[in-house]
Amino acid sequence: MSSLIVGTAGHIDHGKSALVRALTGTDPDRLPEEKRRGITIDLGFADLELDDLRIGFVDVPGHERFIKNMLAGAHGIDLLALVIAADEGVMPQTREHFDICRLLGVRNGLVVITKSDLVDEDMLVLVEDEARELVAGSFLEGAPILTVSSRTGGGLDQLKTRLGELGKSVPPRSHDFVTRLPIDRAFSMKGFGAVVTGTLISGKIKEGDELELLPSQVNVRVRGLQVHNKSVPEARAGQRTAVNLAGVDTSQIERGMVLAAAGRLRPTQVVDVWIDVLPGASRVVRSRSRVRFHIGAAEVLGRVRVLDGPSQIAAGNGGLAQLRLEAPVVAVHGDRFILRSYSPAETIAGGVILDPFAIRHRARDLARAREILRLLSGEERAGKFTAFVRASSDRGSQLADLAGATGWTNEVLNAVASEARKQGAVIETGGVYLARESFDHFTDAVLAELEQHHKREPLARGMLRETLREKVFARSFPEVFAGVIAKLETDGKVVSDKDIVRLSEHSVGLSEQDLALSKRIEEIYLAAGVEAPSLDEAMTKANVSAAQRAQARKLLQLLLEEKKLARIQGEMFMHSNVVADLKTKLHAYASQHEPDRLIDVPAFKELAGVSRKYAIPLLEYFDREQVTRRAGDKRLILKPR
Ligand SMILES: Nc1nc2c(ncn2[C@@H]2O[C@H](COP(=O)(O)OP(=O)(O)O)[C@@H](O)[C@H]2O)c(=O)[nH]1
Ligand SMILES: [Mg+2]
Repeated sequence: MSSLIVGTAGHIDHGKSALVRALTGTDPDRLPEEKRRGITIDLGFADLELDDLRIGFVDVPGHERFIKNMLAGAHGIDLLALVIAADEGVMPQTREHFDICRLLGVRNGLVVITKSDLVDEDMLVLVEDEARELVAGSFLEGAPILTVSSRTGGGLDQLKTRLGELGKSVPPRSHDFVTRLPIDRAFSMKGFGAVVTGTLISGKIKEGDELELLPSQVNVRVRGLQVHNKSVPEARAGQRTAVNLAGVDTSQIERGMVLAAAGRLRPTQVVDVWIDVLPGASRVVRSRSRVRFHIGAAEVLGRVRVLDGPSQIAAGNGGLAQLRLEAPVVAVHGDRFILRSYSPAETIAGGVILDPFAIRHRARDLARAREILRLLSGEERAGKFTAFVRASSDRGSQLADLAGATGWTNEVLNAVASEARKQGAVIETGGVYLARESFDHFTDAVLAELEQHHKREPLARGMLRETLREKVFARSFPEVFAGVIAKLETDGKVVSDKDIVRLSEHSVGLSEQDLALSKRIEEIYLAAGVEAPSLDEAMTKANVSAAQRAQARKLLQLLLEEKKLARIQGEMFMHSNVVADLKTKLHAYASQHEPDRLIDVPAFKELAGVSRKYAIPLLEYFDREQVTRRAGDKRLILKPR
């Protein structure tokens, strides 16, 4: 059995609700106030089974004051029944509802001329002509126009037959999107708790499913499901669905919220969009104007910023814009929406979400932003994927970001990601996707940064990894840094050694003068043996002038890095040969004192030929180097590893 959502649309009192009742036997006007006043205020629902087709009717109010309610129902329909009363013909809300359905991207439907019992044949012909004129050039051009009377029942059978035929030609809903149900009603049922209803626009819902309420991000569990007033184990995309939820109180739910697959979608308040302004709109869409933004079953206020050319989009034109909303909504790429003016509330435009997680574009970034939005307006999914990755700039995107932006299932995401990689415009590193342009920018930036560093610090081996990361990759996922360095290493351009990164061609460059000074310093320490000079003494001996002092320290640092000198303690250095000698002596001493291998301070002083001033720092140095280990007031000489 296939399912289909049919939405009514049309001016007030044109017989929409009467038509739904005549077709289904159910009065869609369910509220006491609706019954008393004889008008539809809120959405109404009714079902009809035709052979193997199950139709869910969404009946909307025609009164202009209730357009907001109409919009909450119009977003999810497969097929439009545009209702025109034969005795009145096309009226303002006939046009407005029809405009809305067009802007929402409804693709199928028919025209139903009601109240045929009230007029003669000539009048019917006139109304049909009027209807044809109205729909010319739209998705309803050439669609069936049927004449009925809900009072006499005339034409209803033909209408059912036509609905059945059209139902077969409506393409099934795509399986490419995760579960999403915009909520149009929430109420509590005694003994059951919270129940929400809506059109399941994508995915499936099963009993026991863990879902998420958005934008509040509350986790809920599905206790039970109803489709067409019957309990079912599973609801599918395209069905009017009632869901009994556990884990939430009805007071936390309202129309406009979305029930969605857990952890996939995210709320947003800034969206980049394409806007089409109605040809007959009474006003233009202008930057900074306040608008009513309708998406799914939600309405929030927001402000427009036109991103294309002059700061307005005129009636009949389209353009790129950014909307900053006053409350969070759920939106994914490709979602349609309606814009109404703030006051008086009139439908002025509609559009499609391009980037649901937009950033504020600075004036100098506008050209690039527009280029990315044009890519997002395309058809091809790998191109869209690339565009989203480019929009994330230097930060990079994870698949979870793209899942939130597109609503795609993992299967689609993975397939599209690998296609995008194959096309070469995106690079993946450790699960983070980066535009090739950003990746190239990073490799250039790293090389430039290292080059500068080497120039500044010719005597340093390289740059601290962490410093480089903070300087160049502050706004990126850590994986981006790792990926860029790895690539540069593979290409032989940089060498990374523990904490230090350097250009591969970099070697510590010493001038003749530096070399000579470095040699002098080394020789002084070698000659001093265990009687290590203080730093000052060493500098004086090496004839280092006050002006050379800083450079001499760097050379000393280099001698330490090259392991020609060893830092015994603070500023006490010894030549490595001297230290190695002592180590040999210690090991020889140990083998003469097997099995305990112990040496005390006096014995060490004698062995090394040093005073206490050097003995203690030396022993502590050997402890750190794991040559010896403290054992009470003695030292255990460890076996060489
Ligand atoms: N004579 C006649 N009256 C109708 C027909 N359909 C609806 N009506 C009447 O028109 C009025 C408005 O109908 P309703 O279905 O509430 O209009 P809606 O506002 O479009 O939902 C009611 O009084 C209906 O009884 C019809 O086919 N023939
Ligand atoms: Mg009605």
